[in-house]
Amino acid sequence: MTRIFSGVKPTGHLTLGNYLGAVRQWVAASGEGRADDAVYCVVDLHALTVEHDPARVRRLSRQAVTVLLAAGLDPQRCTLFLQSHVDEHTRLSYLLECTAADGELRRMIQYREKAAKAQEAGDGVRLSLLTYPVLMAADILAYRTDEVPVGEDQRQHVELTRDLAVRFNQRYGPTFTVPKATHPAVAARVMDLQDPTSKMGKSHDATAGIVYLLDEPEVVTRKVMRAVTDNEGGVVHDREARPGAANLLDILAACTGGDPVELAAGYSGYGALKRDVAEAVVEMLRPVRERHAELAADPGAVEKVLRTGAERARAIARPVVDRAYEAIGLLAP
Ligand code: AQP
Repeated sequence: MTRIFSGVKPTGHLTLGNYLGAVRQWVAASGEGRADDAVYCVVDLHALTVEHDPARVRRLSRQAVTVLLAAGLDPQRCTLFLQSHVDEHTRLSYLLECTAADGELRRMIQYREKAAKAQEAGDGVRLSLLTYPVLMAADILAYRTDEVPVGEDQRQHVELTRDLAVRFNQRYGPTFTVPKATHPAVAARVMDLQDPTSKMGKSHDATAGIVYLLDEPEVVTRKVMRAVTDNEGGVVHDREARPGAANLLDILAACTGGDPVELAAGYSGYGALKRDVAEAVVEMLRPVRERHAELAADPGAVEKVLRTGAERARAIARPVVDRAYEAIGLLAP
């Protein structure tokens, strides 16, 4: 059995980046096997590491679960739950804080970027922003995870998770499975359509370059048609020199199953490319929007998925975390 674990933060509405970079892989991986082989989590505690509005986090958490179900996660074939419903995550996080070094957390790129942003905005930097990758390591290690399907932006955090698992195992005896990150072959890092040198991130303030999974078709089309490209002739896939074009080609390749470099050869200008990208994205997202509308009308069903998911998750995580408590030197109660 290969156990898969991954999560999404309720810090905004889910985006095309989340879908192509992560969620689509989650759906594919949970098609076969038992429900506890594929464990997916809306990591709501991680949404508290930056300025947040409590009512919005609650709303976005429920919405994220609904969108994941609409995107094709089948609760009979995977375990889907909210991080805050399973105490084992925070229990284990403390043990891993006792395993991690301050310096290795301060080196994390996301911490440096987000801490700088918080300071610029005059907000304090929350301690949880620094320790966030340790809680993420706990999320993963509590399930003896083999594979973590994530976008490229999470590579460094999964590396840290591996380091912590190896260190803990060496010091205190074999306790954790050492996981590895898996990334999609294309679109592992979908870029913002207005700023193609930045990741498309759901918490970003400027929304014109972000395609949300629930955007209406005409909104998707408008955003894609207004995507920033360049004034060079022809269409070439070159991430360094022509990031806007490369991003559109990657998105098209991810939607249609083609190769982005080969696709470039079929276009002489950006108008036709953008039209094809818009159409492919609209068609890919149509069933997600439709299923979401049905599911949103039945909030009781979502609550039930979350209850069952948390029970299943606890049953997997509790013995792993209890074993870690004992291994590190704590007496069983
Ligand atoms: N643009 C992206 N391209 C490919 N994969 C992406 N992911 C996120 N953005 C892209 C992957 O989606 C999963 C969940 O992401 P997340 O909730 O951790 O991060 P986010 O959507 O980027 O939200 P934020 O709040 O805007 O986050 P950050 O902290 O990154 O600024 C992950 O597997 C992620 O790789």
